[in-house]
Amino acid sequence: VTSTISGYPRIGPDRELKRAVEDHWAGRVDAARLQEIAAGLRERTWRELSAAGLTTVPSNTFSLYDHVLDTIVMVGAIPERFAGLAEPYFTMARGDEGVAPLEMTKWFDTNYHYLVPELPPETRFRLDWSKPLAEYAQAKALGIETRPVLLGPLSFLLLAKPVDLGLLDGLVEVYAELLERLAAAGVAEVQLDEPVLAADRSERELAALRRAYDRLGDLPSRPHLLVSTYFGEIGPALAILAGTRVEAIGLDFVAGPGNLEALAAIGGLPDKTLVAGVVDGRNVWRADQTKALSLCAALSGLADRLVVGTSCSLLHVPLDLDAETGLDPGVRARLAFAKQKVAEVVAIGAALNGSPAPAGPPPAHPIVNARVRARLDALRDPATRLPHAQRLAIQRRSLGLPPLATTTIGSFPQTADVRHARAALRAGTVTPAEYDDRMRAEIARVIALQEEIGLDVLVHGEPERNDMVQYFAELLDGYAVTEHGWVQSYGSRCVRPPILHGDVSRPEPMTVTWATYAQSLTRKPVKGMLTGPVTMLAWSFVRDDQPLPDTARQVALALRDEIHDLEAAGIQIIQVDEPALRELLPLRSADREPYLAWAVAAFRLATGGVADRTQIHTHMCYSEFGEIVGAIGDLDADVSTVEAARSRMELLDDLRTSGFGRGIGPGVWDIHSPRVPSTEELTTALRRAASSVDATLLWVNPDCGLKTRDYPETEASLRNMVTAAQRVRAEIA
Ligand code: THG
Ligand code: ZN
Repeated sequence: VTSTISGYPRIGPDRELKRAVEDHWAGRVDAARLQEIAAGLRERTWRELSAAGLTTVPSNTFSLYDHVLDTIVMVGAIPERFAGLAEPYFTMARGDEGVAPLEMTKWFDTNYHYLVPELPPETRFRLDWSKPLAEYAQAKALGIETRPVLLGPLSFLLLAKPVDLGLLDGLVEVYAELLERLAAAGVAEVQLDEPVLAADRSERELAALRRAYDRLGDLPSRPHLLVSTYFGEIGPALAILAGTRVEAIGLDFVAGPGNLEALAAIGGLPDKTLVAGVVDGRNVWRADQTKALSLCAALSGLADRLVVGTSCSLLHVPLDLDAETGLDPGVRARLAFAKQKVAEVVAIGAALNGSPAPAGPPPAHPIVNARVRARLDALRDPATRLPHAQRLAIQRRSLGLPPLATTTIGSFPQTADVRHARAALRAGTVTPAEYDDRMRAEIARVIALQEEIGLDVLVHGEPERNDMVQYFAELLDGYAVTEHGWVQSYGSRCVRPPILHGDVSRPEPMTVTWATYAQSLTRKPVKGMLTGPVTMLAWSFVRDDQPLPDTARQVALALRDEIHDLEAAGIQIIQVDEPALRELLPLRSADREPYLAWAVAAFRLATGGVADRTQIHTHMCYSEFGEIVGAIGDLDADVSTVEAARSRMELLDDLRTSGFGRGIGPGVWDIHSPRVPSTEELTTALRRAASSVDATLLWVNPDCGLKTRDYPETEASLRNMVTAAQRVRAEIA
């Protein structure tokens, strides 16, 4: 029995890659120096993995930005508009004056984002082997034999837009040529990742899978092939791969426990190697090595040879637990980050080979909060409000808002001053009282600005929050936050997901003083701003010792208490954001309905206890609205603001056909760009929206929060937005 992993974090222990890439964009680091830093990070990783005792170490898992983007380059699918540019690679990722970047979207149900290949029907692929070969050669020169990892041809095609299976044969020929080149360079084994097999696949797609791997398997001179799947159960693709000549198949036994049965059902892989993903690559909990060992023992009877591995690439977890010195020791003892997970894989492999017994199960002492559990058990009917049409009439009277009411999504630009104040508080160079004063001054400024611009519903601007999930996690019991636990989200951008390790409860109000202070400064309604239960889970590492819906209910109960306190303090509108609602949607359609049921129930548990005159808003971004419009209605929020500036027509069609009937704020300008939309352009957008949606239901707002923008463009855009709303209001009246 041997051991391996399917991928490793790229960013470096201190986010060296982020700094190098961003310095390169700013012109402070030239291309050669950037390559040097990248090579240093790769060397460090290979040495570490090889010293840890893995039998085989992967290569080509590093990327300067994204591995799908690397694959676009590798197969020669760089769209026309980037040809001839000085740096097509980063321009595809980020765009440039007059050159739109590639679309970016979520990598399956993770928090990683990839760039979407653009494959028009006339695409002709052409191999550029430089990256996988150079990385293999770099490791080899260090004396480390590696297994190059590639995104497989079927996944590459199915992640592209548009999806065109007619391009498969041409693409497979490029892979064939690459495999021959790698073999000639001395590569013994290549890993081809096919994560798309964890989602539902049509007969045509499965036929394409068979064709691709029959062709690659039959190549006369090639390395051994490992086809690796992850993020769930492989389903009917298993029998197909088993029938090809590929030497090894990788299966995820963490997200796809049913893979064990599926393997038994086809009589195992008597002539193949099984790479068994038994150590969770997606979450931060220590493995129960005894359990993993017995699973491996069962699996070893189902394949010719067994390799112990991780369930997926370790890209999705932080690098090294040793860097965390501030964690509660009880929590820490239950954790493993990427480096520790490698040691677990090695230990399980060694135990299977008869050497020392594996470590026992991790300690199981999650914080139990009996009061929270009893309250949840006793809650029978969490949603007690009138039907939404009746509520709307009540709210219209009590809030007295005009049709096409204007508002923002919540955050205002985070000035350097605000960020310095937060850093100073952490460093202890300002007192909490001084920090409070600075935040109040900022809130007063933002309220005055909104009054002056003429917005109808104001926000306090969230100067006190860094990342919203991190902010609430710091204030809730049952959550821990890390100091260095960075995980790549997209390109150079990283997040530090908090760790939800025990029963969640709210020791004291979290947002009430900020919201009431803001409300005390204006007669216009100020929205209270919270993050919903699903997003609090989606953007955290969540305990795996109880079902996700149970954990969601605990978070929802804490939010319900916060909402109650905001309402009691006189806040009339409360927004509960669920940007990640779409994100956790299961890959297999059969699992979607139960997911949406618990996700919606958690939101309603959080929000369903308020009076009918209190208006509940929600906000969603990164979503294909049409896919979940039914669920958005089921949330029973009074108003939903959604990202729409880039696909307005689709959204309005979805609204019309679904008979949505609730307040809706389709974002009228894309805040991801510093461009100021003109009054004319905004007026046109609003006229169009007003022709599809009843004016009393229509809200006017930007696409998303303004945290990442600067003040000049924010002010100008908001002024234009208010003017446009006034115009369209007058036209309607
Ligand atoms: N918060 C969390 N997860 C998220 C998002 C979020 N996942 C999805 C989406 N939003 C990802 N988007 C971003 C956007 C910006 C950044 C990261 C993810 C970002 N990060 C800073 C950086 O890398 O420089 C660091 C932020 C920090 O200091 O905390 O800009 O909004 N949880
Ligand atoms: Zn948003």
